[in-house]
Amino acid sequence: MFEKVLIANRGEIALRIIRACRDLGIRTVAVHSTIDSEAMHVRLADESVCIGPPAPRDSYLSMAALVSAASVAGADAIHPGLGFLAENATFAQVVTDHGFTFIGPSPDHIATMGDKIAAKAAMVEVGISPVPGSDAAVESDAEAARIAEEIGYPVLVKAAAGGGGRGMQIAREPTILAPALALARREAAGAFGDSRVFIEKFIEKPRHIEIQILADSYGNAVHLGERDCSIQRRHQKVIEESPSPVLDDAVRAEIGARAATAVRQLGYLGAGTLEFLFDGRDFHFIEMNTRLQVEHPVTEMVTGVDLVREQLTIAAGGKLQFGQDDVRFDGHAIECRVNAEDARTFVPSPGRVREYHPPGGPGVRVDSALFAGCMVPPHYDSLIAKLIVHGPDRPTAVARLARALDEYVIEGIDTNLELHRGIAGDRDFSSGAYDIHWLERWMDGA
Ligand code: MV4
Repeated sequence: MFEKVLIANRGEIALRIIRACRDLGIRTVAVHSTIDSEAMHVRLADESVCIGPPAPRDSYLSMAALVSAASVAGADAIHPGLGFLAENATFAQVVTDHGFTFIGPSPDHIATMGDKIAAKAAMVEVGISPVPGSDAAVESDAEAARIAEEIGYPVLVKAAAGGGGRGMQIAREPTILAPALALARREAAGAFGDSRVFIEKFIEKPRHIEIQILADSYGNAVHLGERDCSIQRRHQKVIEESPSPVLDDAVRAEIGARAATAVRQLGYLGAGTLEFLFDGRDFHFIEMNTRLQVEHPVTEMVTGVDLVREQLTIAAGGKLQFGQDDVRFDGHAIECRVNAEDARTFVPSPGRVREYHPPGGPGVRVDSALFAGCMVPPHYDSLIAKLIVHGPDRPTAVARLARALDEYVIEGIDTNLELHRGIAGDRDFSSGAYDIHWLERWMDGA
């Protein structure tokens, strides 16, 4: 096992990784920008290195600063956390080239999954069905029209380098296709420096269901069930839960086994997530995330598996200590993303936290780097806390969610706690009857 791990991140995810390291007896090195010198991840780590000014590109995104910090501190490995450089294939390569272990998959797997066309092609090879559409970059309007006719309208034009909903254009009829293609190309070139686009059948009212997998370097792979992430606004997930209210044990076992087999055949290493659109009957693969995800705690709560511990063990060359038959799914977990933002405009609301009282009691977990008096800087993601509840069944989990949200006190900055209280008390949410468009419709009506 590693002796010392550098955590190339901040906030709640840095804490999460520090905690897993501490459980394993691994010493930790925090890195921080000048504005984060008093932050909780710096306080909880064994040592810390200042890596630059507040702007992410000069600190948390600076490969040179991070690798230098790892050298100075004498770390053996670097955990990228999520966001920042977590899915940057170059960073994974640079880390390895400097003699450190990158805690994550190979640069090749990161690069393949970062290219949405290559990702779909790779998944088809290992038996995963993608959304119907083009199997390569679309080169001309005529080719696009031919494919769209074949799969049927409406279609979506997506950027190969996109993901997470950036650079998508919908075409509901043939006359709109060429302009949609041109717009998507232009946006993709501007945003990613890569104008390649592809076409998919537009799935009207799907749920976003993703499968968590773990794979070691000995050819073992397991799935840890699904997370339903359909409650989102503008491609930002707001609430995630496991299990999905719409899957039964047989369907879970089937799609899970397919996902585990796929990553085993790909030679994938570590933790990963296969994202699907579920139309009530079929799973359509859209993307794979090659990192630990914000919503990983809901999987941890229902399976009892510590995903960060497994990432560390696998990266250190260890074997998965359990097989698929050992994975038990116990009860129901729900996560709320608590953001520092204006309740009406969703504009980030940084500032000083005056009062802080997190909820507790049976079935409640809070992953957060907040404390009374702390500063929420304006330079980073507005996620400040994750409230995760667990119960023996979904109604109990929903009740505990409402109870925990009522207890939660964060003063001094604006948060979306009130939005979460509204959702937790809603009948559609309680019944589990929602799709990826539900929250935006619900907020329009509220
Ligand atoms: C889709 C889709 C419908 N049909 N692809 C948005 C984020 C990116 N991961 C893919 N996205 C979508 N792709 C096809 N063929 C609808 C969405 C989508 C969506 C997906 C997951 C969660 C929330 C979403 C919100 C709007 C659109």
